Amino acid sequence: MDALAQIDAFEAAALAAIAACGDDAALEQVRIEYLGARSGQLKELQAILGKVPKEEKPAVGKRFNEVKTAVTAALDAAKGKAGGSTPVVAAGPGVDYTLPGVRPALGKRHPLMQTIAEFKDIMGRFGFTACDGPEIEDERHNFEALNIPEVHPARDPLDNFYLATARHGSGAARLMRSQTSTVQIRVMESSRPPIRVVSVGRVYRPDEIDATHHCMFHQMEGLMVGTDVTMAQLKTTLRLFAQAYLGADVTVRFRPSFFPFTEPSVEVDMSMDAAGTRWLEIGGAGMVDPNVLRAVGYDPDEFTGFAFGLGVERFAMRRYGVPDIRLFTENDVRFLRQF
Ligand code: FA5
Repeated sequence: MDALAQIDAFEAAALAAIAACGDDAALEQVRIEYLGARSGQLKELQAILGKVPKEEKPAVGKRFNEVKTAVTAALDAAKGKAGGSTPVVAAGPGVDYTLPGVRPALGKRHPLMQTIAEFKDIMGRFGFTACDGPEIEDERHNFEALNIPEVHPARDPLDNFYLATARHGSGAARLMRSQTSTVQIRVMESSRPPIRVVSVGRVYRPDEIDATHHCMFHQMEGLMVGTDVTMAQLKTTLRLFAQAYLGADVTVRFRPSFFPFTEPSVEVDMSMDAAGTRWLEIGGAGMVDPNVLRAVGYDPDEFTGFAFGLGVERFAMRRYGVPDIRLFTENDVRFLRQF
């Protein structure tokens, strides 16, 4: 038998042996017998290669390599199919591995987080940069620098969440901030005009909880300080913001009011129906009081500013027709999955 015929015979025998195997152990035996490095049949075949006449060597060498590759590939393919002698998963009756899997339920961002992202986006388009402040505050930032003196009723312990550490230990009193106006002070303390920022975050008040009040809610604070900032700009900013978020049909009205840190001050309402018979308060606003500017080292003769603080939940309630503020924090998925 010439060399090529012997190679063909090797291939046929090896492939037949592979086909006859029932499991991986048998395949391993076949591999040793045919391809084994020490005494496999392939090794014997290789010895013949050395003896073929020179002119036949390229053709025989090529065929040898083809067959070696084909047998190795057939062995590898058969291994996957034959399976190990101990299957990893016992395929019992009633399990169909070809069926599609169960899709995991994807979560969603909380409606208030969606609202906050949209608030920042709208105000970003008006040129306001978003910034943050701490939720645990000292009295300077929550009251004093905001022109709220020690005797002011807004500082009453019954109207604020003071931290117990302040009562028992030494050091300055701390409280959960009752308004985001604290961030106005922090921003002005650390930068110079022109300033155009918003800060959205949680605030805490021991208010009686009802459909429009909670003890923990969110506010968006806005602050603009410069050499020529006016009340007209404040009103336009608030109107444009409300219409960008709620649609052109919302009416915003301003009522004269009082805040220690703004002068003049207004309370801001939005219309709750087309006829303008129902209104809901959405925030407070005004021109930054000269005393506040002085408290952060600004000259009130050089700079003016406006500030506002809006209730985030109330905007979201009107936009989505949510009748009760408590729904936002009850974690009922039937409510949450609608957003
Ligand atoms: C303030 O908190 C002022 N810091 C706002 C301000 C900022 C005035 C800058 C001037 C300059 P007020 O307490 O009114 O103001 O609260 C502002 C808004 O927060 C309210 O209009 C309302 O929309 C919302 N809000 C107040 N209390 C609650 C509450 N318990 N639950 C839900 N939202 C509330």
